[in-house]
Amino acid sequence: MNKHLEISPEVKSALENGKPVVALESTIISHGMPYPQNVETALLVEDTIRQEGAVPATIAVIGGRLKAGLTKEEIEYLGKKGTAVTKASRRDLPVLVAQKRDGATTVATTMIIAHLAGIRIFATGGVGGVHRGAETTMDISADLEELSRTPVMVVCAGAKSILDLGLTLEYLETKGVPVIGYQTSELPAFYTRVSGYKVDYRIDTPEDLAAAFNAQQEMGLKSGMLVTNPIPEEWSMDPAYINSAIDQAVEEARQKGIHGKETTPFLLAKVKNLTGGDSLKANIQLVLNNARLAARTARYLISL
Ligand code: PSU
Ligand code: MN
Repeated sequence: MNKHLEISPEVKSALENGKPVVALESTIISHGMPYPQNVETALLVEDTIRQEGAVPATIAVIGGRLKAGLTKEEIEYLGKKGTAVTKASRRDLPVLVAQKRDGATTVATTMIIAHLAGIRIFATGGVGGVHRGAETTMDISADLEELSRTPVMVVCAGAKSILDLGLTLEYLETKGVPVIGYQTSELPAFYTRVSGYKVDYRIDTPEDLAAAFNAQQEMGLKSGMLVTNPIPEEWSMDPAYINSAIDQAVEEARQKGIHGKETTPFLLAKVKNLTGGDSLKANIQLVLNNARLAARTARYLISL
């Protein structure tokens, strides 16, 4: 086992006994939602995964240790510290580990640590992507690069239109990352079930998701797989309403010169304020929905 990795006793025993395990990220806790909803959601997501018969492994860097499986206290700690914790993508890991610091893991780093621990599937809300205006800013999330090189299945609710969805799909195509729609052939746009863009393949059951991922592994392709799971109908938001909030947020970020890793957290917080908190409610429900699908798929993955 990697010397920097620390697997919690519950996760370790599940992995050793061939039980299904689902990884979870921690940037969504520290930077993606406000306290205390962030901690409540993180714990609820863990419970949901347990109810579906799998073991949750929330991932973070704590005191320079790469942790797979956090205690309630550790989740509470990251949630309270919020944006004061370093948002840790691939490039942040060396210094955080060497200096024994804390880091909340993005999709990219959660994939890295999950893979080190032997966890094949990971549930989250949204992934990073190609930002609008990237043709001049070059703001492209390291999540996309990670999906091309680390063999973990990422279950998300699609990409929200703070990103350029068309360019995000082009980038994933170039990098050879399969984009799967769960029970849909349209790419879901996080808060809404529709985006106007098509996914590469529609797959309708957790068993078939597991089979596709397994085939990718058997061929030694090494890349990840992006599963996009639409927000449940009853929680989906009106596209015109949410997109106008997003447009306003993107424009304000541009005027204020927000850039780099601050962009995504800024936009999420802004959209939440502009929708009077409605976007947060939708966000929580879609994460729970992704956790359920990931847990069900994990149960098939272990039998393959
Ligand atoms: N999108 C969301 N919620 C989030 C994030 C993205 O709807 O919390 C977080 C995830 O951790 C993702 C990261 O990996 O933001 C991407 O940040 P960046 O665009 O700076 O790579
Ligand atoms: Mn970025």
